[in-house]
Amino acid sequence: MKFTLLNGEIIPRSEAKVDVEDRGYQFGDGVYEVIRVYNGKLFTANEHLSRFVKSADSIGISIPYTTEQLKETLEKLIEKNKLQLGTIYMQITRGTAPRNHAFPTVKVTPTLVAYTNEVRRPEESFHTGVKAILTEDIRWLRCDIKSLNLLGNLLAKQKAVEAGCYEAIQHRGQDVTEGSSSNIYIVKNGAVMTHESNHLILKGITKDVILDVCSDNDIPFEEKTFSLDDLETADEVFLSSTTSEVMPVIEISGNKVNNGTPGEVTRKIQELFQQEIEKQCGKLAD
Ligand code: DCS
Repeated sequence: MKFTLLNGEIIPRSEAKVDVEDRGYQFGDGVYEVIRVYNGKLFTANEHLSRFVKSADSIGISIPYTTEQLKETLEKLIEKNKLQLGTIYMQITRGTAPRNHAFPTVKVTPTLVAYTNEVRRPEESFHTGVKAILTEDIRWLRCDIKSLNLLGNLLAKQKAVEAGCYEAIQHRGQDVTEGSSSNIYIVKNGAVMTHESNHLILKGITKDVILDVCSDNDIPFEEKTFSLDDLETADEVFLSSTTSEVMPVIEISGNKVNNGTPGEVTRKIQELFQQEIEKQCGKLAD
């Protein structure tokens, strides 16, 4: 039996029910996080939990637990579900109230939900790389908030899937922003470049780890907006996310990147990223 966290209690999944007037269900009025679990241990938990609090704060939801309490509860959930390799999904909504766009005037308790998923590391794709398409970024202007409202992201991802691709690389006009559920990087003359962390993208936790390993290993790294032309002429392209880690992109809209193979700098960063996981969570299985 699998267990779910609902408002501070860990209960059987089949008993975890949320009201139809929950504002998350009606408006997507809430925020979420996805945290990786390796060897039964949370990876970059503090970073994810502080982003969770920041996202919630920015839409006026105050989380009725400290990040330390949240972390302990998530660890209990991992233990209950005997999760070794996977993810924790967690979300908080403003709570249940009669449907009205304006926030409830009476005090409502936010609804906090978390559950575990068994998710492998996409190891084969780490070696082969993945294909992507390009699509105009039609999302709102606060993509830094990890909001439950993901329609723009879903439409982009669906377009990629229908084209037989792994990810959709979004752009606002000439400027490349990010993937539908990942950050996007180019490598040119050995230097890595990715969109600066502002309101147009989600500040990836994986991106922060990549930034750190690059600076520790003298790999030039710049957070700066790059264009579709830069993408087209890049030596290497890769994407990053909690579930995809560091993933080479070897084809974009039918055009091969680096002759259709993962590049040298990308492979180096994959290796350094794996070392970082192992530092926090112990050795990974081959
Ligand atoms: N950009 C977007 C739009 C994302 O949805 C994600 C992660 C990222 C960037 C990368 O952020 P992290 O490195 O912190 O994961 N999306 C999560 C999701 O919805 N599923 O898995 C990861």
